[in-house]
Amino acid sequence: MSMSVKQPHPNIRFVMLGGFLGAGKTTALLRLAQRYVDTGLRVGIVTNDQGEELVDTATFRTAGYATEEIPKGCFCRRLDELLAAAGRLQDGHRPDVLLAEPVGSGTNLVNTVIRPLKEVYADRFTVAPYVALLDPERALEALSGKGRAGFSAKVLYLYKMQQNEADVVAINKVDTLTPERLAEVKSLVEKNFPKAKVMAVSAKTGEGFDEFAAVLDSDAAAGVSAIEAGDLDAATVAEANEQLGWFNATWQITAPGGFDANVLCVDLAGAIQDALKDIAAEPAHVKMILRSGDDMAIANLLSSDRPPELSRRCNSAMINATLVVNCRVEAKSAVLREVVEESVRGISRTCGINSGRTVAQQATLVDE
Ligand SMILES: Nc1nc2c(ncn2[C@@H]2O[C@H](COP(=O)(O)OP(=O)(O)O)[C@@H](O)[C@H]2O)c(=O)[nH]1
Ligand SMILES: [Mg+2]
Repeated sequence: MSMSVKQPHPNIRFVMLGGFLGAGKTTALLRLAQRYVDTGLRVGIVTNDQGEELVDTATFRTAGYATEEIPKGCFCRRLDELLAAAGRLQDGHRPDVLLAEPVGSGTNLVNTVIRPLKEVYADRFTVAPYVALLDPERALEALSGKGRAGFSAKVLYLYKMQQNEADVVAINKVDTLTPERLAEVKSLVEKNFPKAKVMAVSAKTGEGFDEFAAVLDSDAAAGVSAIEAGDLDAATVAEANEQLGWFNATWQITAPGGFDANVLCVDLAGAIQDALKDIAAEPAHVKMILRSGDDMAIANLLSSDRPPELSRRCNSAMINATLVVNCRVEAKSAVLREVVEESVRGISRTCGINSGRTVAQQATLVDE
């Protein structure tokens, strides 16, 4: 290959955190990025999702990180774009570490990203062990066989293949678990994914994170557990991806008297959750950001039976704001669109948040 070609850039550390929608990749990458910055390293980030107008990109950029976005589908089919994005970051920002977040439905990433970077582009990258993060409640449902059957068998297949190829499976959100519950998740994970090193962390509180970061920075081999040729049922993965419909949209919200974006975000997530329940459609990840200047509120909905969470709280009332919604739900995209648009309309009518004012007619669809 191009091994003898002059190196345009110094070698860069490539750290990719995978895992299902809502596992905590963005949260963990923000914490990891901060750690690198604290030790004097420069960080670049590449995000990846369905559609465009990505909430994660906005999250990383507003946190101050040089971020490139690879929209419209998985890294696993876009290695050239990933390489180009890395090159742009290197030209503009000279990062020492490149952090990558693949779309949460991504699988077969070891064969399509980790191994090529390691084997073909070793002059440009040294590749960290590949981690799949995992949400413990989701894992219990998906792996115990006795949980609520939220997703189809095909989506559950995709879910299992995601952890199956990881060097490290990190059980995230340990801050939410009792020791007994953690032991239960751990034994399920070890049983289902015997090749992986299993760790427990909280991207939110930092618990277990020193050890986690040490593994990422170690020279442990990356991509050891790649899915063997013939072991991946590509048709099922493709169907699972189709079953997980998506809808992204942006609105400009205004209310002359001001409104509480924290309340609006959570109410909107709740309205979408209720509407999805009515049609028995299981959310994988519905995320929304309401931003006005540097101030923003972010809400996340991860399941039909867990309340939406305000993962970032804004500081003051907003008068003008941009609302970006990214949804991935086991439902047809057209249905999802209807649900979200109707929920935004509904919330605009009912959210007389500050001094009884409503954001009603001011909510207009700008782009999607
Ligand atoms: N309690 C708790 N919540 C977390 C943790 N990590 C992420 N979350 C929440 O899980 C949701 C999804 O996180 P996000 O990082 O967007 O997941 P991603 O889809 O994998 O990027 C958000 O509401 C986060 O606040 C954690 O360690 N503990
Ligand atoms: Mg994310």
